[in-house]
Amino acid sequence: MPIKNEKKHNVPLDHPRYESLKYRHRIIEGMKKLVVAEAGLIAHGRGECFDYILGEATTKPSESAIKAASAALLLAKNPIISVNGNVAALIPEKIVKLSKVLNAPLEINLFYRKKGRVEAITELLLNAGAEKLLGTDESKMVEIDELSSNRRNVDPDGIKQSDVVMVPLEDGDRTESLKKIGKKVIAVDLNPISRTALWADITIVDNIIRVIPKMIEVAEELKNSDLKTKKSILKNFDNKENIKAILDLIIDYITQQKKDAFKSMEY
Ligand code: PTJ
Repeated sequence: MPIKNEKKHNVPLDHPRYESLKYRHRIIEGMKKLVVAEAGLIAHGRGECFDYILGEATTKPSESAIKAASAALLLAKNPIISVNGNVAALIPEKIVKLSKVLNAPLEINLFYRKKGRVEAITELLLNAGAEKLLGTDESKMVEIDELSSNRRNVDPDGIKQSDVVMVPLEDGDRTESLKKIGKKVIAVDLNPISRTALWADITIVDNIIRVIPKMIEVAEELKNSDLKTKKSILKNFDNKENIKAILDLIIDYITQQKKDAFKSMEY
């Protein structure tokens, strides 16, 4: 679905990589409007690269992690979804919808706190249907001592008091710090061996553009299940094994490509 005021890009609909280019342009437009940090373009490129070697598809381990993440957020007392520039630019409507389905507020939390970015992201999310956003009032913010980056500034009604935090497309050390102060962390990261991916309690190794729509579906279904069902999904999920399964799939995919890639070039 096109986002409000989305500028037309020049990618023809029959371009073999139309979908990928469409999201690339959302990131570029997002950067021009201050939603996305300059470094967000590089982060997106890194994500695209990992997505390529995963076959650009949601895998079985990703489905298991999505289910476990949905169960954890539905079981949480104070769940929260942290939103950065890339997430807001790529899937504004979907992240707002997920927040409503899970009853988990959205908190804007940025690594690059350039002037005007929080306002630009706020406007984008409000246009996408958000009714309430946290992390928007600078004067209210408190610090997480264990963290040295800008991400340490959090909303006292959001990340600070949460028990389960979802951190899509995260950099460096926040997951480790959040874990040290007792939070359960859910990461969405196409890089299965990033620090974030390895430290999180639940790691969804998949593209955010596929994860969030899938998660909305799963959460809508799980919402009506009993407590026992949700708890048992969580209990049976093993993050380390899940990441190992993803790494195996990458190895398999590359091995297969080594055999098949040139076949499509034969004519
Ligand atoms: O908006 P800000 O200021 O909070 O900054 C956001 C970025 C993303 C620029 C910042 O957090 C950053 O620099 O992140 P990194 O260190 O580049 O890490 C981002 C991770 O997200 C990388 O491991 C990427 O592989 C991954 N990633 C990128 N795009 C996607 C993705 N994972 C899932 N879906 C994607 N579409």
